[in-house]
Amino acid sequence: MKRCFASFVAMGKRLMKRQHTMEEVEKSIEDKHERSKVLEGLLGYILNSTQEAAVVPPYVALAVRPNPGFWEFVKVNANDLTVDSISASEYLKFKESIFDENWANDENALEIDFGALDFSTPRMTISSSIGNGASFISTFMTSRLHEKCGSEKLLLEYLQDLNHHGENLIINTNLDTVAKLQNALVKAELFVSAFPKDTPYQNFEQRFKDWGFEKGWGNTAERVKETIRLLSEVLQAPDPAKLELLFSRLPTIFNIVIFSPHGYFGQSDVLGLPDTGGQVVYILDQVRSLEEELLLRIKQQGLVVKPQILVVTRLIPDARGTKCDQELEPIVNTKHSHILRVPFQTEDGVLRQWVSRFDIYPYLERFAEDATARILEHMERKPDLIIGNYSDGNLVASLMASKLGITQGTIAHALEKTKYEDSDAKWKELESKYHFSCQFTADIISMNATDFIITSTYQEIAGSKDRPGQYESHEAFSMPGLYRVVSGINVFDPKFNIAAPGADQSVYFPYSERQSRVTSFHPAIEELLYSKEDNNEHIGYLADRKKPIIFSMARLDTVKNISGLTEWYGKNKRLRSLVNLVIVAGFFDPSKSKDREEIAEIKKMHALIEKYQLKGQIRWIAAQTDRYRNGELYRCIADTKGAFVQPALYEAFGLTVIEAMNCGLPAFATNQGGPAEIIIDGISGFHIDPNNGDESSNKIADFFEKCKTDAEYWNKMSKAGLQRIYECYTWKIYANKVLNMGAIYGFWRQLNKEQKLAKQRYIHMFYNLQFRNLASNVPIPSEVPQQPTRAA
Ligand code: UDP
Ligand code: LCN
Repeated sequence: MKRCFASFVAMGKRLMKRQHTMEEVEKSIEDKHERSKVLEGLLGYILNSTQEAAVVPPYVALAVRPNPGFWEFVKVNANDLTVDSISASEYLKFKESIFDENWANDENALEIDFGALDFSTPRMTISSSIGNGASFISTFMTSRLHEKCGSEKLLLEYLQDLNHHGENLIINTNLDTVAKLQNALVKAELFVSAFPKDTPYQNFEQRFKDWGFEKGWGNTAERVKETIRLLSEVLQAPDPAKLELLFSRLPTIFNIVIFSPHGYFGQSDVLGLPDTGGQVVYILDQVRSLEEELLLRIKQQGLVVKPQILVVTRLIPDARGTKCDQELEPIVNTKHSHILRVPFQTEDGVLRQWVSRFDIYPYLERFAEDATARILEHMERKPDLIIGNYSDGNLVASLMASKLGITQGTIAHALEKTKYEDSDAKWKELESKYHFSCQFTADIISMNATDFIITSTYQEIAGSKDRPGQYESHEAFSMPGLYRVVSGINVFDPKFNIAAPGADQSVYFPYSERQSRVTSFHPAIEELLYSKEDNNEHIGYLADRKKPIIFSMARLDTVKNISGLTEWYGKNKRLRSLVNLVIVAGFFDPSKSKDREEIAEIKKMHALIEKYQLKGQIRWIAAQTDRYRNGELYRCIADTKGAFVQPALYEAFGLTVIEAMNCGLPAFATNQGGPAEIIIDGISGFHIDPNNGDESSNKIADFFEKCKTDAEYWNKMSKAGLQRIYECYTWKIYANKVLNMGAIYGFWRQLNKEQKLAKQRYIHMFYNLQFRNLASNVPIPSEVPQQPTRAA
């Protein structure tokens, strides 16, 4: 162990990652047997769980993560191997001193500590509970209602406040004590029990009114009775499951605002444009599912009310052929939902052009003000719930929610911090290109301001055994010269909830549903896949069309690793003999792209096709924007008994994986990120390791070989994929969960008012003293030429 630590410190100050420390250990103790013996000791245990080491000779400070969400910091003296426990702040100082000695030694360097304000927030304690916040909060609220004298009064007040456009719902102010309410509930339950189950509420509405009840209990006598019973039981002896059920029934949410300012946000011809990918697909599907669920709930509540959902984005006058210059656009396949576009204002007037999500920060405060005014005008009242998306949308949502006192939810889709190595410690060198100072400040503000956080997977919050989660990486970090976060967000905070998205099942349905297949697309798809000539839409051809197809579709970013898949295929003769490869991604002509990363990928693809002589076995199709046709394309690939492959180096969630599975196409997807959770390896699909191409391509080849000998194997995997989707990844499940969160956290806000207020004051100061200055340093496009990026 002394040899290991001597080698750590031999090169002077440096930051080492987990992989480096383990490599050094291997080099220092070559003998396997000896190494495993050394690693059995305490220091070995620590090293095995170490994520990062800050080497400042003679010390090596270690950030140790024995389990998801659990961190310990120690400092080891390399000379005598003494080990001391240190605080997060001390660890960060070690780390900072590698990058900026003066800052690390500054006793008055700014430390951000949100943990110090969480004096009364309950915390979960076990890793496996992370992401089940709503259930935990229901349990906690239940015990609060039980123990704390006067808490039922808060529930009463909450019920009294329920209204739609000023019209009381559930109860009115005549029921002004808990005892009166309980009495009235007993009378009402008895009364309503005498009616046939399906008697409409109107038949006994007047009698209910006389007792102090208003509409919203249910549409039929049976439903009304159930809701009354639930409330009676909760008041008598609270139980978390009943409390959750009660909140799912109460008429609490009718109007929702969803912010997604950046990118081109539209319904057609926008996918593939800079910053416009899965986030847009997700939000449009989310709106449809939320509206459907709201309409169902409103009907069951016995109300005649029109719900409204507004997606608020920026209006881009230079819309490049999209509808992003239209102020109001109804959302297709909804009854009452719209996209509302509000322009970015600068001192010189409206900003005409698109700006990258990295440069968006100077416009957000004004956008929040203008958008709030337009939303209130359009809705004619305050919304009941505000949901933000991505760093910019979450900040705007936080500003509006805190101004109007509304329940807020946030969605990150992908947090940028973990995507770029050491983006916090090296923020200064990356600042001019990415403005991470603004982004991470905005993220920390909205994570703390929001009432609840919606994530797609567990790993997004707390990662896996070996890899910290995206949110987890915001727990303690430092941007030397700016501030040190000693407690940013705690992944055990019950605000975290997992609600995975689905795929639109009217578009992505199984290949086997023959009667619903969109055969009108077949001639075009036949041309797209099999015609022999290259054109603007495709290059390469498939000489043997009897072979199954392995298919992938993604933006042509480095991280999506489409070129990686092409190389795996090129190298693996066995795989090439079994299947053809079809890729949908980007363009073929590098001069058409302005994005450096994409240009490099295009060139790499051409080089690989040449190097491995892939013509005749590969079809490379340009980015596709028609999702209906894409749905049929997945199914046509399934007709060939093929598979979908998602080879990304890292994928936050991965909508294409669930689209493919919805179409009955067996999926092979990266084990780095969301897909590792979507698929159970070997059961509902397969995991592949993007960092081990040979192993991955052989795994795919094995599957197709097995399919040759076992005719049922492909069907079995196809069905198992579908079953996984129906159990866990549908928009119906999602919408239910999110509306329940809106209701539960709405009440929790009230129970937790003082705590919330204290935190809001701290956030307000942080916003004013930090964020505003940082945002004002980001140049506006008229001053600096734009560098478009492609990502979402
Ligand atoms: N997509 C598309 N055409 C393309 C590439 C992708 O329509 O050429 C769609 C794809 O069907 C999916 C979304 O864009 O709905 C991509 O979402 P995903 O979560 O896979 O990745 P993201 O682009 O958000 O990183
Ligand atoms: C952003 C990503 O990078 C994808 O992994 C997600 O599927 C998409 O957003 C939708 O949440």
